[in-house]
Amino acid sequence: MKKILIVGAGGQIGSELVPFLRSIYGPESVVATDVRECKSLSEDGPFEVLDALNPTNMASVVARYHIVTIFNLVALLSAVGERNPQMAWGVNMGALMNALEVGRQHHCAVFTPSSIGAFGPTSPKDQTPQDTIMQPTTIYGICKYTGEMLSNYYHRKYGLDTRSIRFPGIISNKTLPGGGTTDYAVEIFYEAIRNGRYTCAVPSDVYMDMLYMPDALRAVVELMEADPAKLQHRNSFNIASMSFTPEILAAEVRRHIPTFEMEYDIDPVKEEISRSWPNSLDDSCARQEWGWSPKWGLEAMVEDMLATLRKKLQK
Ligand code: AKB
Repeated sequence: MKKILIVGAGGQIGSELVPFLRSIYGPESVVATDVRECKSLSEDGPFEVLDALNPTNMASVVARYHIVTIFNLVALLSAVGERNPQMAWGVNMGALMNALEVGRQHHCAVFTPSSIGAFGPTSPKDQTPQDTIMQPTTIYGICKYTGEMLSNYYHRKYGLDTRSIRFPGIISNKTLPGGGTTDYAVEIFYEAIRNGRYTCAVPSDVYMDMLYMPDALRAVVELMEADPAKLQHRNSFNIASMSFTPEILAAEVRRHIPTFEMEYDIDPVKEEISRSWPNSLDDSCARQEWGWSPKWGLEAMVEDMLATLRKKLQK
């Protein structure tokens, strides 16, 4: 039985990844941790309060539970990172370094999400290749790119089993993302159902890749279960399933809520960030090396988001 540690489990990805992994490997096999108590994660499996910036405490949890795989999900996202770059570097890199070091000392595999934010304005815009110019211009992207290089380094130097995915904006209906540039693509659904209108901070014409949470969860498990001999990339994999602009998403929402209105109040920081990121990624290496294939596209995702949130919000 695999013993898995999730660090930073209370965020958007962790709050769904923990129950997903528990449903596959058994509740006792997945130890969720976060810097603060998370009632929903402690009810059906082990939970520990853990500050990811404390390597001694992380190592002690790993030893106590005989952990073999660490998922490090700790990160300040792109927009919030620009408000406090020093803190973003400290938190994002501190948690990653600790996960890699504890992983090295305790012979664990380490998964860390990277992001489309690891690319920058000089990267090719469309079908951005797996291996290309990166040069990110946000502190978040600089952390993600450095993290990719570090993961590669730990694999080459110490043989650590590092694996990673460059996530697009993740759309989910359980926990709201916080502080990201792609957050609009989640908020729009809540506001469309509650108020019939949404004010978007990202310009109407900016394309970004997005991924529906069920595909994101499956991708993580498929990558972690993949035959290591087939993995050529130990920094991070491009994956993709849909790319759209705010205007395209609004039009799709309008097919279900014809009176839905979208206004724009552009946040200059989000505009600069979103325009520096790719329009769409080429995910052929992930397809070849571990069989990645998305199941959700824009139409099905919008239909499912609206149906699920209507039930949740009782509208
Ligand atoms: C963000 O917008 O910062 C994140 C990401 C794309 O990594 N959702």
